[in-house]
Amino acid sequence: FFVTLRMWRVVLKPLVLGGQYEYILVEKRGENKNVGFIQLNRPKALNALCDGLMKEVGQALDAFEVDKEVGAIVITGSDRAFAAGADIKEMQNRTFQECYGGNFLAHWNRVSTVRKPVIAAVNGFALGGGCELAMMCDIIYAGEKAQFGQPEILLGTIPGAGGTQRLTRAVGKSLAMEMVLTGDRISAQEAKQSGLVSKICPVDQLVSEAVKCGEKIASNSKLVSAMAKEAVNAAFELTLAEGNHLEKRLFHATFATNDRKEGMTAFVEKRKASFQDD
Ligand code: CO8
Repeated sequence: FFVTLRMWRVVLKPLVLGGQYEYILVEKRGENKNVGFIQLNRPKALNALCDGLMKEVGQALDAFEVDKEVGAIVITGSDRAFAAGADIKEMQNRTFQECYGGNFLAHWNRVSTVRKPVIAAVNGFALGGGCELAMMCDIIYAGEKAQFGQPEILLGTIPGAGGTQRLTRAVGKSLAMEMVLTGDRISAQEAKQSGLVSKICPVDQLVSEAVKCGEKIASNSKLVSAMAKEAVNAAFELTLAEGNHLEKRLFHATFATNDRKEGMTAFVEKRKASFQDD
């Protein structure tokens, strides 16, 4: 039967990918379709992170987490805005009782608990919760015109999803303090210099570069990548001695996998390793 392109995009594709989303576009990218791709899609509000949007991001991440084909995930926005923060209009009339009692926005944390590697591809504004969302990811790539900031102070509040913690660990105390206390933004170049982002790309190449990075990651053992991610993340939680101990144990644990054997055997046999994720 006849399926139009529009019918495929609007009706069939979301169904095939397991869910209809209102605020995000979800698909699999890369030559082997092994990179989960989430695009924030609320252009009129500069991708302000309303509750519904963050819930959908959580659902998409849940789906990618159990998808055996997916080895890495890319989160991006539009050329103009990665995300301009939590939705101020949604927060405007909230009370303390509602926020504390309902554990307001607790589910945002899902992005930082995904076990598969997550890359943020940031074009345009990454402000407030948008900057925090990027920092919950494992790797940040920035487009040349990206701007990062924690402007909550200008709204009479403070960052609430890691902006005072992850930013400080990423860029150091002085710059983090300045950003959080003045609300001033930094450019992609400053973000690169300070260690917040690992790569700057031309605006129109950002997404494909991030997907390429995702493909590189996805071509390795997913099992061992999860161990590597766990070990690096431990550096933010543990003392050096504890972190080195955990790393050593995880390193030992790789010797229980077939992928470790395959990787070293492939090297010795001068061929490309074929990892089976076991
Ligand atoms: N929330 C809701 N709507 C927004 C937001 C936002 N964060 N940002 C932009 N918009 C809307 C605007 O209201 C406007 O809508 P409308 O046309 O209906 O008036 C539309 O997007 C376009 O915005 P502008 O007209 O303002 O566009 P400009 O190009 O003039 O300016 C800016 C772009 C500089 C990005 C500007 O929109 C801005 O300053 N936005 C707010 C940035 C901000 O303060 N972000 C921080 C929000 S607070 C936060 O994120 C706290 C996170 C806590 C998380 C806690 C989790 C547990």
